[in-house]
Order: sequence, then C-alpha cells, then structure tokens
Amino acid sequence: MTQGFVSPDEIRLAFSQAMSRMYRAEVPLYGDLLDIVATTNARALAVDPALREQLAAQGELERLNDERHGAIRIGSATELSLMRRLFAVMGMLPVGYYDLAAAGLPVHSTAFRPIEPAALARCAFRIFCSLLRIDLIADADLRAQAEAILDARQIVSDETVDFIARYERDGGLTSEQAESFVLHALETFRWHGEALVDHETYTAFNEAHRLIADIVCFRGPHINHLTPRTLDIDAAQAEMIARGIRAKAVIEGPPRRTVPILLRQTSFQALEEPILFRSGAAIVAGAHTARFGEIEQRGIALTPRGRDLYDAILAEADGARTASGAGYQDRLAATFAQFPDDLASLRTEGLAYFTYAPTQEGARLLAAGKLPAGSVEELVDSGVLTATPITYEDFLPVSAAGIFRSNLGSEAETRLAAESSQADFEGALGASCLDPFGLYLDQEQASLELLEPIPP
Ligand code: OOG
Ligand code: NI
Repeated sequence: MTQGFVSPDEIRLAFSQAMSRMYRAEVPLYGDLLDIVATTNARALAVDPALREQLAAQGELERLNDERHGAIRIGSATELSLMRRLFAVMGMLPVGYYDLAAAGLPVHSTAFRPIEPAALARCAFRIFCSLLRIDLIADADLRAQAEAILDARQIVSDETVDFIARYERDGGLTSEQAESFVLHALETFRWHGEALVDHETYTAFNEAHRLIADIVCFRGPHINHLTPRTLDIDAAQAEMIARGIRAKAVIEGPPRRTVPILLRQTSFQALEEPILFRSGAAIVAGAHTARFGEIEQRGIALTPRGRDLYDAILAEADGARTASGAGYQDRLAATFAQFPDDLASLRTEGLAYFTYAPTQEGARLLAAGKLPAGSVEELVDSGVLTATPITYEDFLPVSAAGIFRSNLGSEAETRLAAESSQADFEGALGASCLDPFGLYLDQEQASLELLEPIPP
C-alpha cells in the first residue's frame, strides 16, 4: 500500500458499518433480526466451546455479528459500470454471473466482493448486484419510458464520482478522503419515500413485473436487504417465527449437515412501506414492497464436480417444494443423503476445496528438505499435511431466485423464455466477472505451492 493511502479493506469496513447503521434506522425490524442473530449466535457458542475456540483463533469473534452482504438492483449499463467503479474503491470486484431469467426474474447479476483471503477475513462484506433486463419489458412504450427515466436519473453524486476518479488516478484515497467518500457513496443506497414517477406509471411497471417497478420508479438503487452471519440458521429461523416475524417459508440451499456446504439463507418477508407519488401538483399516497432482512450460514466451497452433484440433488428435491414449505426440509435432507457428509470423503472424492499446510512433523521435514514424495492424499494420510476447508464466498442462483421470489410476494416459480447472456452483462459492466471456481482453485494451489521443497 502506497504511503498515505488507506487500505480498500478499511473503506469497505467503514462503508458496511455505515450501511448497517442506515438500514437499522430505516428498517427497525432489521434491528430485531440482528438481535435474534446475536442471541442465537451466543447460544451456539455457549454449547460448542470448540466452535468458540476456532472462531477466536481466526479473529472472528469480534466480527461475528457484522453484515456479510447486501443487495441492490440497477437499471442500466451506465449505472452498472458506475457501480463497478464505486465498489472497486472498496476492494470489491465482480465475481460470478447469476442468470435469474431461468427462474422468471427479469434480471441477471454478479456479486462485488473482496477476493483475497486476508481481505475477506478483515471484512467479508459483499454486494449482490442485479441488472434489469430491459429487453424483457414486453410493451414497447413502457420499455421506452423505462429507458428515458433511467437515462435521466443520476444515482451517484458528483462528489462520489470525483472520489472514484481520484482513486482511479492516484491509486488510493487518504483516510480523510475515504471518510468523505463513504458518506457520499452511502447516499446512493438510501431509501426514498417519494417515487420518481406518478402512481399510474408505477402501476404500469408494477404490472409488468414488481421488480421492474422497484428498479425504475425511484431515484436510485436503495439497499434492499442486509445479511449478517448466523451460526445456527435453523435456530434463528425458529426464533423469527416464535417472535411472530413473517419468515420465508423455506431455508434456501442445502439442508442442515454435519459438514456444512455452500450457503444456507433465509429472510423475513419484505415490508410494505408508504410512498408518495407526485403527479403535477397532486400528491397520491401509495405503497411499495422491497425491503427485507436476511441471514446466511456458509459452508465449504465445492469443486465443479461437487457443484454438479449439488445441483442434481437440488433439482431432484425441488419437486417437493410447496408454497407453505411443509415437508420440504425433510425431503431435502433425505435427498441430500447421497452427498458425502464427512471431510475426508469430500476431499478424496474431489467434491470440495481445501488449503493444505504442514503439520509440525511436516514443517520439520519441509525445513530439512525431506518432505516425502507422494500425493497430497498420502501426505494427509501420513500426518504430514493438514487439510482445511475453504469457505464458500459466493451465491447460488436457485437460492437467490428463492430469496427474490419470497420478497416479491410469491414463492411460485415461473420461467421467462429468455436467453440471458453473460457476455451482454459483462459488456454493460465494462469488465468480466471473475470465475469463483478459479478463485478457490487458486487458493488451494497457492497453499500447495508453499510446500514445494526448498532447494538445498
Ligand atoms: C437479491 C436476492 C438474492 C441472495 O443473497 O441470494 C440475494 C435481491 O433481492 O435483490 O440477496
Ligand atoms: Ni441476499
């Protein structure tokens, strides 16, 4: 880091904390969710001293209840590329491409996130960012109107753009600049109680798709949820229900397992909030539903082979999904019995990613240049290497679609007969989306390269 510049990790941390404060103030129910997470996390730690120790060793205890992600929805290519530049200031790069048209949603998405393990450890905050597929507005007049509205709005202030340009030119921001950048950038994601359009226009977009109204009818991409980490998502879900909070019917992702894989998520349903619509001198009171709260629990990252197995099993269980969610969790668990549920099998069957490090004995042999020849497998078996699971840091398209749908008022699935294209998305973004599998593989490989025998 060049002297005088603050690390992008610190800017991301300050930004995520500012977002959390803003969202708690704007959506009081979200504060209740944080409370549930803190309580259930404390309970999970109390009954599992080994988990507490492990989290303490990773320096995770202090950050345990911090937000891990949030989400926004963007209207145009210009806006998306601006978001890419804005999040780059905070060390967040586009990773992954999520096609949601397959699940009936007129958007496709990426996640802006830190990619280095140390950066993730400092602050894992990510933004799931969806771009409107404007071509999916069937009515030509409505589509033209959407284009005109999106062209005319400015979602990032001039001050923020100046900071972005300065960051790009100088390669960093001083702490004073960073502080000011965070305050200005935050404004882009604030809720606006007044729509950009009149009530009729809102209704027309809403009828085309609720997501389209949410993206097009407001001054900017309000943050629509934040998501802290839970150590026990089943307990947190039960606690939401016990407190009378309208929780999503099913937990998305894999079932509860001995070795957690990928990502499990649930949310409380989006709130109906009052909105003012102006038409000429008249003001019409209405409502809009967009904002919710979510929780996530992460497990081990799967290889393409593991992911294929996951997708196949999930598709099999999906037939059992009903709107009420009744019976789904049991059916899911039964179907997932096919997925190996111990670390050794996940590793030896090439289903998940690990980093490798020498044991004490291994370190002694390595220093002496006497690491025995053999496969990684044999070295783990003989106690020379330890294998540590790599945590999944990305999202899941089927889960994301489930989260979207439950917050759009219907968990029923429809399909849009639309080809979505990563190339189109990347064109709008002005960059390519990094391949998540590549990042995990690099991390695994890097750990193995450290074991290369040191030449005598
Ligand atoms: C994004 C929904 C997806 C997740 O965690 O998978 C999501 C949205 O509602 O904009 O947040
Ligand atoms: Ni989310």
